[in-house]
Amino acid sequence: MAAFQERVFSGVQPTGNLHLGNYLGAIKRFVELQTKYDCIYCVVDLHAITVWQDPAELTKNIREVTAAFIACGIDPTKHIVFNQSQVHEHAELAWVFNCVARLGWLNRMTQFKEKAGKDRENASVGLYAYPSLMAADILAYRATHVPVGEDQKQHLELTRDIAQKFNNDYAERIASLGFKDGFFPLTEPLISGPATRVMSFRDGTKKMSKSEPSDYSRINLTDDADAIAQKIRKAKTDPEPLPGEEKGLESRPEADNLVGIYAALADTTPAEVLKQFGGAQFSTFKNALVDLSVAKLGPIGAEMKRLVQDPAHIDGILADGAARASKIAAPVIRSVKDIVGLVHS
Ligand code: AQP
Repeated sequence: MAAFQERVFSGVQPTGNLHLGNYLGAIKRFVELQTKYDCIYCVVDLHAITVWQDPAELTKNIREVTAAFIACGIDPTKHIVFNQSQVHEHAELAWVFNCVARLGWLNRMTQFKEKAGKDRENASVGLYAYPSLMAADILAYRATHVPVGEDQKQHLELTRDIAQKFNNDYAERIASLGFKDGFFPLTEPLISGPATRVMSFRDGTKKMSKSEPSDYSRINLTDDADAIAQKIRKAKTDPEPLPGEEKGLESRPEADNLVGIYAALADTTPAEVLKQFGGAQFSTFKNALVDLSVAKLGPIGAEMKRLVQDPAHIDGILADGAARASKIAAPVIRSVKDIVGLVHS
């Protein structure tokens, strides 16, 4: 029998336009996992403010990510959908984890290096400590599984390191309080499928991302059919026709990316896609990809636009989710205080 109740947790930052990478690498997986697990999906607004956010835009983006969750098929009545800042246990546990994590561990985080860039001295302390907050997000629910894109793998390894160090540092205390297999689970990342790292349409070696200045580098979930078609048709490719087998995609990053996207949207594998399109020119393949993308993403974008028209409804979903999330996290934090030796009522 599993020592920890199986539970899924994941989050998305409200930092701008959600794109196809967020959808295929994360949100589409969130939807699929609902049939197998109890799931908690969070709009991680405290992570968003580790870099400057315009306050009005941030509010709008929190509601838009919530709308995306629901439009993609997450059921907030059967599972939990909320925004991080409404459940204070995340920030509380993050402080304890700041005292567990070592500077050397955080110094190795590539996301901080990429986001802080050359102007490291001017990056916020929050951006540096981001991975401890992410560990707290997950472990406040003692979540066992976390679906994420490939780019978050290193942060999840750090989450496991923090859990393990906490379990070791306080082992006697944890056992004396009756927890038999340590207090925190060693969370498993769920990173699989053909689109764990969707690449930019302008450069197949760079991740598709919200912060890339060119809108032509990504498909946004709110793009209409014309925009989707234009972006796919303009996507960078190479002059060769598509290969018949996956081996032929090696060292062809743009082709590999588009085939992976097609496979993920069609719920199939790159091998199957190449069986169908091997030998075809990109113009033919891109037409098929446009049709598939519009069919899959069009209804999501339309539903998101409908949902954001009613902010009170969305805020109600978030408040309800926060109350239910807090009920799970509060006893975990009380136990953490008992373990650490902090007096509480
Ligand atoms: N290109 C991607 N391919 C696959 N998965 C991706 N994810 C992000 N980009 C890709 C996954 O989406 C989830 C939510 O990501 P996030 O918004 O919390 O943070 P992020 O990874 O920083 O997103 P962006 O778009 O890349 O933003 P910027 O430009 O600010 O860096 C995560 O599970 C992530 O893995």
